[in-house]
Amino acid sequence: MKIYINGRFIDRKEAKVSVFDHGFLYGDGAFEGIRSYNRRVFKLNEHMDRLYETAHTLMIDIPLTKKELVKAVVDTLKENGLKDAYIRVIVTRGEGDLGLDPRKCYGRPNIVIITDKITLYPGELYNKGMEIITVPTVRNYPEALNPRLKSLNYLNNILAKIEASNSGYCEAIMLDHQGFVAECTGDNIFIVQHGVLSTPSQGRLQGITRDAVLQLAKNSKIAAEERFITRHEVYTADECFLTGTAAEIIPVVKVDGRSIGDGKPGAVTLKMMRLFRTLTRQDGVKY
Ligand code: PXG
Repeated sequence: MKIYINGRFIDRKEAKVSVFDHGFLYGDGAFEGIRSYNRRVFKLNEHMDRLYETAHTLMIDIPLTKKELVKAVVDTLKENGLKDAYIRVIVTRGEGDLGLDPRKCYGRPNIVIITDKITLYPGELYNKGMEIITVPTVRNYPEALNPRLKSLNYLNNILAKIEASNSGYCEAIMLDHQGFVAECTGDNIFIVQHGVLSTPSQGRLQGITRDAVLQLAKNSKIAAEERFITRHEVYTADECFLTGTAAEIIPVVKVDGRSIGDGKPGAVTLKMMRLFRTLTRQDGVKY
């Protein structure tokens, strides 16, 4: 496996960054998780836009244009001969001293691209649906660390993930600081009630799979809304599913011990899964 580091392909064993890198010291950087399907990188430009937006707010000046970074992603996939892949693009502030001050980072930002294969959840969960819980850790308050930033600081999500796995679950709902449903630790959430899709409008990452689902719903004349959602509405929904690059679309059939609908993946969920699968095979940057 070859890893892209700042324009060079390095063997996995030799692929290293400095311990003085502020990404390592402070989680000071941005990342994207992207997938390719049959030699097409799904929503690559949308992922690039989000990466550059995160970097802009963090005031990290990515030393490549979006076009150059797109080429680097594609080159890394070709170098590794991958047809279907999970792609991790990481940009850190670069090397500095042991202080927080970003102005003391002397190096340029480090850019790393790792391409690999992953399946997030066991295949049977896509047929049966998964059971999740709500965890005590609240999603970051937007004016402290906005959940829309896909930064290298993922401790908020990791704490929630620990709570989920301590209780025997692989994914969990996180509420926002007001108690509304925000998202899951690494996925966005949707509910379906009377044929209408709803997803939280606030307190969450602007997921690219989420946006693709909203677009697919629009194209198929399925009503969809972004709004405040309470746990009660999740418990009493007809259907529930999660979206994410790694997870794709996965049905949820139980939340905090309450069965959702009839306790099986619902018709709208299955339809969205089919539409999404078709889209991933048609759309995307070819290589
Ligand atoms: N919310 C959060 C907090 C995420 O991290 C999503 C939603 C889904 O967004 P996209 O754009 O992928 O549809 C994510 C992204 C993992 C893992 O190991 C998951 C993500 C990122 C990195 C690792 O579960 N999900």
